[in-house]
Amino acid sequence: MGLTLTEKILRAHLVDGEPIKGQEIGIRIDQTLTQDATGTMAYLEFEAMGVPRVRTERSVAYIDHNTLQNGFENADDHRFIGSVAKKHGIHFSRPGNGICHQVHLERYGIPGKTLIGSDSHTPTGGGIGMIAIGAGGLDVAVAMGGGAYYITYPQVVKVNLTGKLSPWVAAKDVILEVLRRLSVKGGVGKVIEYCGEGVKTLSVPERATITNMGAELGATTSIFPSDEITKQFLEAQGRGEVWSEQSADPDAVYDEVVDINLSELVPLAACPHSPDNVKSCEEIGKLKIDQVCIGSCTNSSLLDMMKVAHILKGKTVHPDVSLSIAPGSKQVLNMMADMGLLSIMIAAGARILESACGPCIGMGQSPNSGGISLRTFNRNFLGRSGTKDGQIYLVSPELAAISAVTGYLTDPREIGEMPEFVLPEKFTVNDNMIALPASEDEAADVEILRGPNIKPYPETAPLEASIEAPVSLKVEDNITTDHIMPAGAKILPLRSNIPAISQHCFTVCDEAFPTRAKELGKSIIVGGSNYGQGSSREHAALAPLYLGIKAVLVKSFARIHRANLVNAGILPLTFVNEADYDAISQGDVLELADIRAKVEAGETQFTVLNKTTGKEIPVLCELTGRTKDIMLAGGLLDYTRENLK
Ligand code: MIC
Ligand code: SF4
Repeated sequence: MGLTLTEKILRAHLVDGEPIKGQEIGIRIDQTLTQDATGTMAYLEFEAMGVPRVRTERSVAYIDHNTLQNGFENADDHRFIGSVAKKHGIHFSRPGNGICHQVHLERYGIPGKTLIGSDSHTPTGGGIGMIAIGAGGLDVAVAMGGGAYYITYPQVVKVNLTGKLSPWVAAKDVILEVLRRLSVKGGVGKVIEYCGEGVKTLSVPERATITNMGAELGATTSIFPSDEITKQFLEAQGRGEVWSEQSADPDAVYDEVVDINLSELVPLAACPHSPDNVKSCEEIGKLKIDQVCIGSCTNSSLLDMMKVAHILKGKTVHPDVSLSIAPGSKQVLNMMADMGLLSIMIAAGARILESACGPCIGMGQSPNSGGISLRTFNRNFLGRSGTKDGQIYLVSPELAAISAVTGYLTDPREIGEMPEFVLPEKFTVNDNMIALPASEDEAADVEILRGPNIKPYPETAPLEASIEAPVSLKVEDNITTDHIMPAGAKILPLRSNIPAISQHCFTVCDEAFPTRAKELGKSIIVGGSNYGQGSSREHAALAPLYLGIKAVLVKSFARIHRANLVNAGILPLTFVNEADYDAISQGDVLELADIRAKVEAGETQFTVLNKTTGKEIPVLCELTGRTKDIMLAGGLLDYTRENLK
């Protein structure tokens, strides 16, 4: 029986476990990436492990999230990360060099290799045939130290692409269509593999848009084959030598098949406040808009910018609209300047931002009150833009650009004839904003620059014999990490300061939560399904840890967040009967009797007693050998320290 591409790469990297669907496996990691908002913590954890030099083939630290230096904090963090990188053998992509995923695709990604990154959109690398997975910072730190990365051996979904996109219909519409069909939880436990004749019609940047936003499906990752088009892209980047062909066997067997005829797709938009709330332009109608933002790791490639410039040429941004554009990398920005695209955009009235995440993570450009904003980004969760009642629609760059001119949500097919957009044969390669690490001999002399904002990892403790604690918060379905640990320009600078950032934990849902939880000393959170969807930020586990959360009991978890809870030593529990969610109220006291002994004995199902109502509630706590030991030790850091001894 033939193998899928996913299985081939995973099997070639298998270091622990059996390749059986649903079972945990450990894989060897060839490359890692971090960004600054998760990186400070990841490097503090890496330092705590005491490994002098990274043991991967390539590790890169990017500065792209916290680039608004409104106070000393972010600049201090950049210097800290830069110095750690220099000392420990890590390439350092300096602020201004671009968004981690865009730059990694351009300069570092290699088909057939494994990559984990402390950012949920790491699957962008799947656009060139890598198994690229988003993970918590601690998992990335362990991988930098040479440790395996653990995932559930996934089911593989084949997305069979046929046909060819019609003019002005974009790669963004492909992933929006997949989201419309599968939903934000449709990819949990799965890898999405793109196959079929239609693959050949998509360039690497288009493929990367699709794998990038596969994160919104909750999927482990998404992947395209590596073919002649991949080869051309890598050659144009001056990296042709790293190319290899990567594809599934012709007789590969998939767990599910989704057929998409590219020719039938139309321009789409994800409406507020979820990436799977997808509608066509026709269904939405003539919506008046206030803002347009073009950029983010989903849509900031040179190809995207070529299309945007073509649409803006000779036009003026509508008087009621603010248009901002953030090119994905220094390479993109530089080439835009050389090709004259930048001056077209400036002339049209676009506000050009630096090559960074920017508005995507609420670092500036928050819309006006109740403002309607079209963005080429990947997430439109409530409040993420920085404006609580902002209405964010996720769209293609083509749709965004034409709408910025007309002032309302416009079907880009109204533009008329579309020229052929051809990527240049050679990209401008200039890696002068990547600082190389010190040699092994010089590394000892490199001083780590630690600013006052950098506080240590919160205290952990081995799993207690029994837990009795009140429910400090009860929340509904689809809680995102932006609810648990909001981002934005005001809060992000506290990413390396857990005591300070904890004061913002869950404040989107309940302003009083941090104070209440801290006063209770220890407590439990109850939630609905797909709890923790969205980002990889381990702060969504570390802040609850600091606030004394001992367990989280929900209908179901999102993959990365569940792993982050385990890594932080917080028990992840799920209801056996989802209806029992209604049998617990905020304030009820729950008891998990003899929990340590039960976990130690490998029991995965036990009862939680609601001491307030007297009801016994069956719950699952599926911890396998390794995750069980992590939980008993009080988290991955303690476990790794013990195992490194
Ligand atoms: C995001 O898009 O939500 C982020 C900001 O890139 C996060 C990482 C973080 O919170 O630092 C992600 O996607 O993992
Ligand atoms: Fe940055 Fe936005 Fe991409 Fe996250 S989704 S890495 S914030 S551009």
